[in-house]
Formats: sequence, structure tokens, C-alpha cells
Amino acid sequence: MARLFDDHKKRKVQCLDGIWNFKIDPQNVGESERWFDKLETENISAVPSMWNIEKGLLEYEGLAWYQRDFYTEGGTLKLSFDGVMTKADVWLDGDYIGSHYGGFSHFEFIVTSVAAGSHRLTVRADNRFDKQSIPQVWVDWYHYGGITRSICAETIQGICVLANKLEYSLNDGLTAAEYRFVSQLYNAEDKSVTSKVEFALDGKIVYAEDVTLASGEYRELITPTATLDNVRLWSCESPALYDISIVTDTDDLIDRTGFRLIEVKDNKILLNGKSLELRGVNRHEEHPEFGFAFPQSLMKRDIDIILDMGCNTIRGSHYPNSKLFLDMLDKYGILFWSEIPIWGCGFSEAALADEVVLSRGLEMHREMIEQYYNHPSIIFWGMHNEIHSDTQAGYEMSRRYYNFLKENGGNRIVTYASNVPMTDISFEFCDVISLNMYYGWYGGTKEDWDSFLTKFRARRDSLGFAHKPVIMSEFGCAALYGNHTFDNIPWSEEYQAELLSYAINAFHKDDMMVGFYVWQYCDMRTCKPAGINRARGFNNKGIVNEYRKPKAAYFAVSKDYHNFIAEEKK
Ligand code: ADA
Repeated sequence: MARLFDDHKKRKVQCLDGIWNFKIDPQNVGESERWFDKLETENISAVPSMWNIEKGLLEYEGLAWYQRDFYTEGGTLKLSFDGVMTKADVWLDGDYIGSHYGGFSHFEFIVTSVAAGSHRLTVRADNRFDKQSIPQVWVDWYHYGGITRSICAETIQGICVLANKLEYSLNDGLTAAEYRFVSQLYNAEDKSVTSKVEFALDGKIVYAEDVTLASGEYRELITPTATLDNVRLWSCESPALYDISIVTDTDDLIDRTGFRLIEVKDNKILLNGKSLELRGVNRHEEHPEFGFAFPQSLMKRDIDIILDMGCNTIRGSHYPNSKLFLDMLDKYGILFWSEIPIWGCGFSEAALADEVVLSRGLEMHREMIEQYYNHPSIIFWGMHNEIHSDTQAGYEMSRRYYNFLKENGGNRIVTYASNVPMTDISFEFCDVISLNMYYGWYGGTKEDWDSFLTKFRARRDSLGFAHKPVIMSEFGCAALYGNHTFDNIPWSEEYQAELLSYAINAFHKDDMMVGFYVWQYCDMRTCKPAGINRARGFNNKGIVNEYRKPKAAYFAVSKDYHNFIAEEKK
């Protein structure tokens, strides 16, 4: 997996990205015809990429097969997949090794006793939708398919480290941290093995133990609680990071984390005790030429543009972003909202109450926490977006996910984006209330923001949630890049700039509001049929277009955000 640092020094990791054999399977015959033995095709495709960029496949939805041979010196292999849209089935040398559901998370399979030599890896990606899909078929992004993120074959030996999480809490003065490592170990050999296991923080070994595991045994090893004095805190201004590593005789796992405290107190969000105003954008990790297989160079470019603009936060709408992007956010001190793709409008009440949907969603939350736990930049877990949180089914889903995330998610604020502010019955299940509203676009005028804020404050207080601060998690309107007008009419750059600036200033002045995420950072391709107000088949509410060219709104929002920063410094 691409990271900002080497996550292994001992383990041999072979990246399998590159050109694979490729064949679509619109009739779903590949399995009965045993394509996993040999994919009869002259066709090739790059991994990672979306198949939609192949000529003639822009609109293809269904199954497609990818196959490549690779050489290994043998032993136990951990085959790691960073993202396949949406369901993946995997074969090694024609033997089925497993499946995974959910397009935006990492998964892996361990295969033992692999002989030295050449081996054939086959992946079948399936991006079809059904009644229990997450997301459902109706979304406001494109139905891409394929292998979106990297694939690696890792040779694991002896006692190896499958996971490493650093749990901590800070003392009252935020000068010291009590911490412990929670690790997952596994014996990759066909015999019992004893190994020293060393846990290091900031390059210093802080705990070591000799561990013996039977062949194939898994063990969770939690270190005794220890104290780190003189802790360097992670913040937006000074994003101090610490290396955390676990090393065994034959294997290792290296990660990074940061120590920080995020709290909701007295109607404010506090980072390390200091009140925070969130100046943000919603960002899809998407580009018209690459879809969700988003290039590293463009991640960095997006960060540069967003930082220049004066943002201190990004909402990863509407799914977990790639780890490398999260590493960059950690490094640059940008706060992040990470959520799973339960995108409301598509989910009927029946779907929200469906046990398969509920448990798929829970599994996605579990994976998100497990894979992103150590990133200090993540301050929000987002449970879902615009579901019917004004119904019993929405209430029940929110209850389940909230409890799960609070219990397992570490020091994070749990929230969800509601578009039914005046009828929502689930605000009990969030630490901060987040609202998606579109005055001046889907109805009303920009001036309606003022009366809405007064009305909503009254409702919030009457429900007994006066202590919960409010974020505008989405607001905005479409503007076609280059469409200028003297008359300030919808779809023009001027209209968008004026609307956004008006709304942002209204939020900034209101002490109930602690943040705002413009919808959205960039224009992006959306689903077929292009549907409601989706000119060009794109959602055009970006303040930069899909090629990251700025619209007038980019400069207007940037000016406001920089004014707020200047005020803060006074
Ligand atoms: C919703 C949704 C976004 C986007 C937006 C819009 O709020 O959460 O994904 O679809 O509306 O552009 O209408």
C-alpha cells in the first residue's frame, strides 16, 4: 500500500499494480466457464483503474475479470487489496480464496504453503446493485467499476504483525499521554514459533515480550499501559507525528499517529482545549479521467489548492478515502470527516431496516475504524448521509451505528448529515448536529438562511440539545465553469460566489454554528441517468471544475476563509 513512509522494513512486499489481462462478463458465465483457470482474452487493463475509462465501457455495469501471473519465492502470502468496486471474488491458481463486499475499504487473504514459482491471481469485480447494496443504485456519483486501488503480495514469515493500533488518553494539562498498543499477531509457519515482539514509540522500544504461537494461531496482544511525558500535540498549526512500530524476529508493521484531544464542550468543538471553527469543503476522491482510481499527484494538488484556500478541514464525501490521502492530511494538519457510503436518498425505509444492509453498514464502519484508527486528522466519523432520520428505521440505524462508533472509534466526534432538520428524530445519536441544506438552489433564496438558523436553533433547544453545536455539512449551488453573467442568475459563477459567501458569513456570525463544508470542492461525474439538474452528467456545484480550474466562488470563499483566519489571530 502506498504510504508517506515505509510501512515495512523486514517484510517483503511485492506490488502487483500494472497491466493485467481483462475481460468483461456481461452474461455472468465466467465462473461456470472457469475463467479463473485462464482468462481467454487479448484485452488488458491497468490496475488500479476504473474499467469505465476503457473505450466502450463508460457505462458498463456488471462483472469483469482481471488476471495476472506473478513470481514469488513461496511460503505464506498475504494478498492485500486496497479497494475493488464493489464486490470482489478472488482466486489463486484457480482455487477460490474469498470475497469482499464494499468498494472503499482494504481487505486481505492469507494463503499458506505457496510453492516457489509463478502463480496466477484472478479478481472478479462486480459493481451491480440490488436491494441490499451499499450504496443503493441511486447516488449522486458515478457507478464506476474495477480495481480502484493497489494490490500487493506480501510474504509473511514467522510471527507477523497484522494490525497495530495505538490507544491513548491525555492528562488534564495535555502534557502526558497514557497509551497502549493493541496488536494482532499471527504465526505464518507450519510449526510453533517463538519470537521477540518489540513495540516502539518515536523510535524507542517501550515494551517487549517473547511470544509463542502455534502454527496458524492468531493472537491479540495488548501492551501494559504506559505514560509518555512531554507529549508533542498534533494540531492544525503543528501536526506533530509519532512513528509507532512493532517488530518481531521476522516481520514488522510501521505506522504513524498523533496525540490530540477532540471534545464537544459548551456548545463548541475543542481541539486540544482550543475552540475550533471548521472551514471546509466536501470532496469526492474523483476525477473524470481516473474515476475513483485517484492518482497520488492529484491528491497532493488537491491538498495544495484546499490549503491555499484557507480550509482547515475536508469532508470525505461520501466514503473512506485512500490511506495515502489520509497520511497527507496528517502531515499537513488538515482535519477530516470520514464516512461510509450510506447515501440517503437512495435508501427506502425498508432498506434502512433490512438486516443485511444494517450489518453491511456495520462491517463498513468496523473496517473504517480498523484501517484508519491511527490517523490523528480524522476527527469525525460520519455514520450516514441524508437517510430518513425522521423515521423509526433511520432512528434505529443511527442508534446502532452511534453506539458502535462511540465504543470502538477512539477519540472522535460521531455525527451524520441530516437533510430533515425540522423533523429529524435521531439527533440523540450525534455529538454534533450536521445539516445539509440548499437555500438558494433547490428552493428559497439566500436570505432564507437567516430565518432558518433562528428556526432551527429554537427546535434544537426545544428538543433538549442546546448543548450540541451545529455544522452546515453541505450547502451550495451549481455553476457552469466559464458561465459569467451581469445578471447574477442561477448556473452562473457570480450567482454561486454570492450565494456561498452570503451563507458562510451567516454561519460565521451565528454562535450555534461551529463549521461549514461547502458543497462541493470540485465538479464530478454523476450517475446515469444524469437526472435532476445535472447538466453535462456532472454535479456542477464544485468551486473548482473537474480539472481543478477555479470558479469565481473559489476566490470568494477563499477570501471569507482568510478573513476568518485573520479575525482568529487578532
Ligand atoms: C445532497 C448529497 C450530495 C449531493 C448534493 C447535491 O446533499 O448529500 O451528495 O448530491 O445533495 O448536489 O444535490
